[in-house]
Amino acid sequence: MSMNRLVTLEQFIVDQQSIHKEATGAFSRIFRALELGAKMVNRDVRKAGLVDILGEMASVNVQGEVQKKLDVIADDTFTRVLSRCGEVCTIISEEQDDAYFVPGCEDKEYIVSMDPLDGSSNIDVNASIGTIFSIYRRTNTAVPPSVEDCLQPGINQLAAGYFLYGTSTMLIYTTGNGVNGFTLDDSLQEFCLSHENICIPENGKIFSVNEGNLSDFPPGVVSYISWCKEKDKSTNRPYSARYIGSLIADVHRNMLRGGIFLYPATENKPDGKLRLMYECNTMAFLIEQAGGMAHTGKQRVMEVMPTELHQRVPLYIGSTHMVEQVLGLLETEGNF
Ligand code: AHM
Ligand code: MG
Repeated sequence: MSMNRLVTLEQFIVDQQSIHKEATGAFSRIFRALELGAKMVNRDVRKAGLVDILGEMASVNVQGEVQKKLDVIADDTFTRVLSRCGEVCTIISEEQDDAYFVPGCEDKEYIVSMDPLDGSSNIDVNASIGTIFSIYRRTNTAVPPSVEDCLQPGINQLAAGYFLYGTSTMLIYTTGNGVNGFTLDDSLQEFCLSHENICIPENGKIFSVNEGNLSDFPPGVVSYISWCKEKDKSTNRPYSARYIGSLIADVHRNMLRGGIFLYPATENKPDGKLRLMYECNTMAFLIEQAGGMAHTGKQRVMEVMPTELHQRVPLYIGSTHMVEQVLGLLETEGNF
C-alpha cells in the first residue's frame, strides 16, 4: 500500500495558509470558487459529445433560449462562482469585451483575469482544453474598481493556474512559491495532490508551434525550427514536433517533459495571437516558477505593461536553454 499522504486541494490550501500567517482566508475563498467552477465545467465538458443524444440542449430550446456554446457556459459559470465568493471586485474574461465589476464587491481587493475555456476549437474533436486564471490585487481600494486597476504587469500576479480537462482533469497552480499539480478523483470529486513541486527540465527535445504559419514567421524562428529538425546525435536532434493547438495542453506537456512552445509574431500580426492578461502572463508565471522562461522575443512576458485588457503578445515559453536559443536567433537573424 502506498504510504503517500493523501492531500486534497482544500487541505493543501489550509496548510499553506497556516504557513503564511498574513493570509486572510480571502484567497482560500477565491480558490474554492475556482475549484467549484472547474468541477461544474468539467461535468459539462465530459458531456460535450452527449448533449445531442440526451437532448439536453433541446429542453433549453423549448424555453426559447439560444443554445449556448461550452465556452460561453464556462464563462457564465466562473463569473457566477467568482461573483458569489464575495472577494473579487473585478473579473476580466476572454469572453467579455469589458471588465465585469462585481455588484456589491466594489470595496474588495482582488481581480481575476481568466480564459474560461481555452483551446475551444478542440471541443468538438474531443482534445484537451482548459481554464486559465490569474489573480491580482487592486492597487487602490479607496476608489471604485476600474479598468486601470486591471492593467498591471504579470509580475504583480499573486497566483496563477489552469484547469486542464484532458484524459484526467488537473489543476496546476502557483502562488509564487513553486508549482503544484492536483488531479481530480472523479469518484470523490476532490482534487488530490499528484504533482508536487513541478520543475521543468532546463532543456528538452519537443518543439510546439503551428508550423502552418512558417512562411510568415520571423527569420530567427524559421532558423530555429530548421535547426530543431536537423540530425545531430550530440544534441539529441532531430527534436520531436508536438502541437495540440491548445495552449494549456501544449505547455503542460512541455513543463513536465521539457520543451518549447512558440507563438511568434508575423509580419501582419506583430503581436501574435495569444492574449497577455489571461494566457501569456498566467503561463509565464507558472513556467518561471517551475524554473523555465517566458519571453515575447523583445522582453520578459511578465514585464510587459498592458495598455488594454485583450492585448496580444508573441510568446516563446518553456525550457530555459531552448528559449534562450530562439532569443539568440531572433537577435542575430531577425525578428519583426
Ligand atoms: P482561443 O482562446 O480562441 O481558444 O485561442 C487560443 C488557442 C491556444 O490555446 C492555442 O495555443 C492557440 O489558440 C492555437 O492557435 P492556432 O490554431 O493558430 O495554432
Ligand atoms: Mg484562449
